[in-house]
Amino acid sequence: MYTAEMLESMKKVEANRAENAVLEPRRMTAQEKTDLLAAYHPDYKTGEFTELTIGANKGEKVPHELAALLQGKSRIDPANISLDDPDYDVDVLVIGGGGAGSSAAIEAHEAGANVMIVTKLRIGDANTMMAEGGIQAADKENDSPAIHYVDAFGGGHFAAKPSLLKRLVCEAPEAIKWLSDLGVEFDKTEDGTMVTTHGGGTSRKRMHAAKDYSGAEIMRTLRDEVLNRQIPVVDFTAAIELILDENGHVAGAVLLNMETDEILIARAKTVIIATGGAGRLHYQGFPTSNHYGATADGLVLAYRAGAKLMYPDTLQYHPTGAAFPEQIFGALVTEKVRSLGAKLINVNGEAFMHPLETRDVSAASIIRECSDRGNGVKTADGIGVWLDTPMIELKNGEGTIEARIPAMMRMFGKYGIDIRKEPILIYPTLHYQNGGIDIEPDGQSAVPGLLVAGEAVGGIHGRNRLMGNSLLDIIVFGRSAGKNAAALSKDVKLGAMTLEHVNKFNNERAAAGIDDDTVSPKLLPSYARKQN
Ligand code: MEZ
Repeated sequence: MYTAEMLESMKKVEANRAENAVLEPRRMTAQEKTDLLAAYHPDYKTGEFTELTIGANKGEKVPHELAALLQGKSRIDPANISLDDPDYDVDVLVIGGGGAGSSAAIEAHEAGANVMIVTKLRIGDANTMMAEGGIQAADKENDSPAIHYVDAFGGGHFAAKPSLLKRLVCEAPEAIKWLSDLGVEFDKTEDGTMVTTHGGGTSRKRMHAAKDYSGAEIMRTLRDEVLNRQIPVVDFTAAIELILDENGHVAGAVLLNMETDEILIARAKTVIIATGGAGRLHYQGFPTSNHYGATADGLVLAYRAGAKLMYPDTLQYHPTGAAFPEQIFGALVTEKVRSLGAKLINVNGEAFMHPLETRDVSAASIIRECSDRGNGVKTADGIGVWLDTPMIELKNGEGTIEARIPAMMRMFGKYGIDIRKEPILIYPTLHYQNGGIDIEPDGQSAVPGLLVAGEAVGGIHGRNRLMGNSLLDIIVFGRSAGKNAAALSKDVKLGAMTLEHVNKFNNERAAAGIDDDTVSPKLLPSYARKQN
């Protein structure tokens, strides 16, 4: 139910709509952005981080919840696990059934490897499925990978690992072609030209989309391809520890059947971690746009095996999560809504910022509006600012919303909100893990034979990611990890399998005096009905 204050504020939004629609709020200066982030972005709240005391990132700070998991207790006692008679024996083991894992498995299979996917939920239960607004690629005449690089490098505060970002932008046009050839139905004009739009921080229109369910369309296609190729998918089965061989090369994983609690052993010449993000850890109490299984599992497995993380202290809070009604609290309201012309409006009906600043700046600006400036719109149990969706049709004509963002229209329509006529209330939501496992451009981590792809990777985007570069990275780095793992596995001669690194980690915990009994990987959110 709208509160009286909300209804009063909505009248102001409506009264100012025509004027706000043509207004071009100025972009912030670099100094204004720096000051804004320092004061309001959650990444800058020093009290919300813990310094790691063991492992490859010892001395670095990460969110409290992640620190507890990275330094947590293993789910197994190596003394009780027999590695003698593996249940599975493959060339390439892919952990994770989202877009990165599926792309990796398809390419490994294409290269002739014996590949298997293991996923703790089902194939497609992943953040890929939840992605809405699109995927970037510089494939138009006025654009180039170099311009794409500059946009992403600047948007990420010049912190991206150059070799990773270079690969991302250079292989983007080919990624779109690969997806199209597999059957992804991108939006096109009648003559077959791809429809592309802007995202926050892009200097060219390079966002390719399938309306506002781009990720679902991509995941549908990848899942079909995995199934058509008859790549084995072991679902409802989580990887709970990596296995190494006596020479420190990855040699497989210990698996947990989530339905029967049975422990299974997978032997593999190479392993690809594609476990996705961490939204379900709800850092700093934020709601999330992420799928149910986003609990940073891959980071935990890799860290315990000796891999290094890059930027594990930086998260993305998507500026526009739903703030009303409470049933969809935190759900993603795609940036495409702003790309199509909707502006951010405060309680007084004022357009308080440019709608397409980069995400960290936009999120911080909304938080400032709702806190110190006192310009937020209060709901019965929360706060937010308006995203004035009716502006879209003022600018682009009737029918645009239904044609371009039908999923948004449906999501709010279920609760009686017609986004063609009424603005929607939004507030930042935990959306993406900018940091993750450090890799080389071929996907290789610090652990020989352990490759990583997708949101579990750190450093591709620096300290802030632009819209549409995540659907892109799962394809680019997923595909290359699959190809490289298949090639590597041809030469791998595994030695005796061991879980000695788990014992070593336990000893490090004890030596550092860690007595927190958090068990990891977490696998399911704290509010899951069955807690594993
Ligand atoms: O890249 C993303 O995170 C994305 C496309 C999200 C969105 O706003 O739709």
